[in-house]
Amino acid sequence: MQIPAHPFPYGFDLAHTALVIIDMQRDFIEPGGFGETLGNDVSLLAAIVPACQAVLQAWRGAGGLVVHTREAHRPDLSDCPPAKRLRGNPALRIGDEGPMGRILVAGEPGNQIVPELAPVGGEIVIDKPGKGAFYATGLHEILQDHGISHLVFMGVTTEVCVQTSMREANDRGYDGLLLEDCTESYFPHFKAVTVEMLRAQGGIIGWTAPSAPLLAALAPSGR
Ligand code: TIU
Repeated sequence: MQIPAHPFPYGFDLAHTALVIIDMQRDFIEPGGFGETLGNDVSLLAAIVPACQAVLQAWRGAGGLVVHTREAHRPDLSDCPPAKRLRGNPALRIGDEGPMGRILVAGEPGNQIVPELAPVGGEIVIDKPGKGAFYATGLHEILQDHGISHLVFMGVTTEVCVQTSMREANDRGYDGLLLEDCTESYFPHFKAVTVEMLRAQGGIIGWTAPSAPLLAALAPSGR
């Protein structure tokens, strides 16, 4: 398959490509979670859920591999460095009890993926202690086991966990595509410049494209 993208068309073989959905969790998307504790307006992020859902459904329909990530710490916070915990909102830190349970802690209600994008049987779910999906996770090995060379990214936030994950993926040899309307930031100008910088310099980190051409390619008539 080949779809129009920036800085040039993105070619991929579905059998060797995974859809990677970064941190579409209640902690970032709903009021009362980690994102809001940092002083952000979370309503901006909720707006991309329908676009992500359309791609996820099409990807599932085409039989592609799906990976979901969650930014999640162990309940004892042994994987949360003080350098991370001590920044942010002093009144409500990672591990503190918030309106949706303990902030950014695995298993808590706020740490779950939003219901519209919830993983289904067989899909890979990666809990990650950092911003990048590869740091301190088994993701690279899992993708290698599945023969994956190409990654299509969606999720939040564009300049934090999505960008970090795309950079980690690029350094590990993957060809990454970011779906522009399926990612969002609490700061719209950060999203805009991130999209620009990822694909600058001939695709220094990867490609970006709207989801529409991908949806067309995944439709049974496009395959
Ligand atoms: N704060 C912010 O923009 N993002 C994060 O803390 N994590 C993710 O991007 N998932």
